[in-house]
Amino acid sequence: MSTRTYAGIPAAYSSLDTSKIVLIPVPYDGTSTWQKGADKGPEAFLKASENMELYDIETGSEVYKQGVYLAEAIEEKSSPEAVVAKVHKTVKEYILRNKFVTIFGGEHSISIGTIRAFNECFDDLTVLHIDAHADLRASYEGSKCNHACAVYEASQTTNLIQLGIRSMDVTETTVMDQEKTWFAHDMVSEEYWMDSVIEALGENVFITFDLDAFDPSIMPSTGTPEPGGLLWYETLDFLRRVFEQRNVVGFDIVELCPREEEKSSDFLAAKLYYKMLSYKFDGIDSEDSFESNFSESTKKSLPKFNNDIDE
Ligand SMILES: [Mn+2]
Repeated sequence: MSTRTYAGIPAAYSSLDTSKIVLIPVPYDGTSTWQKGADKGPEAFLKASENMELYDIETGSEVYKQGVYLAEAIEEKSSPEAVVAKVHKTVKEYILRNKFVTIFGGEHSISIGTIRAFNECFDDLTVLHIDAHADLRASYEGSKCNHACAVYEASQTTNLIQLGIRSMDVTETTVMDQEKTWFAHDMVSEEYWMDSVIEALGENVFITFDLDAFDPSIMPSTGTPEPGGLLWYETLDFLRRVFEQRNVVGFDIVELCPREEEKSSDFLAAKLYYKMLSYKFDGIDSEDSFESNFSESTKKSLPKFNNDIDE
């Protein structure tokens, strides 16, 4: 057992039993096609988090006091399929322990596993996919678990809403639901895109956030930077509204590809993660208990999950 805690928070706020939040690092980069290095993302994110102020000015809160358990990193690397299977199993176990489960990647293919776990545990799941890329290929380079396929399964099994998209292959146009897609160029010209996106979301929302959705001017350290992306305050404004108006059941953040000479991207990722937690628990007393509200049918079929977790 390591004694490292998320953001260096006191041990009293970091035990599995008392924490409402679980953070699972997934340092995997097996299928990325251009710049490698997303496997270094979780470590850079954790380091930046350790150097971040833990009081959030906007919400006037210290969300770490809700408890953040830093889970053992998922080190499976044998194949993309094995990684997805391991992520799926691990995420589901923590959801069933009634935790607010968050995942930091790693490349985007890991989200196939996270989304599958959330979709099995929550009714009528909406997946809010924030990304420069459509990621809708059914398979790529011989695998259904390639990063280019990150939300294909979600497009078939959930209410998939896509946001910030500005790069795709023509074959993906046959899979994409235009009614549920907000391209980056639309978001520049439409004044009320936030309202219309939120209207399209069901009650239970899982957010999968690829950091390349951001403009490369503020997030250069990612595997495939694309011009014309989201900026910081509009992103926070949107996310705050989503957390206020819907039941966000969990989220993942992926594709930080850190570089030695450029630390601001690591820090942006750390702040984004902490902001999302701050919005989720805004107005909730740290003494209050947490109910993840996973579905009744999931509860009925519960395995003896409390014994299943490797610690
Ligand atoms: Mn992407």
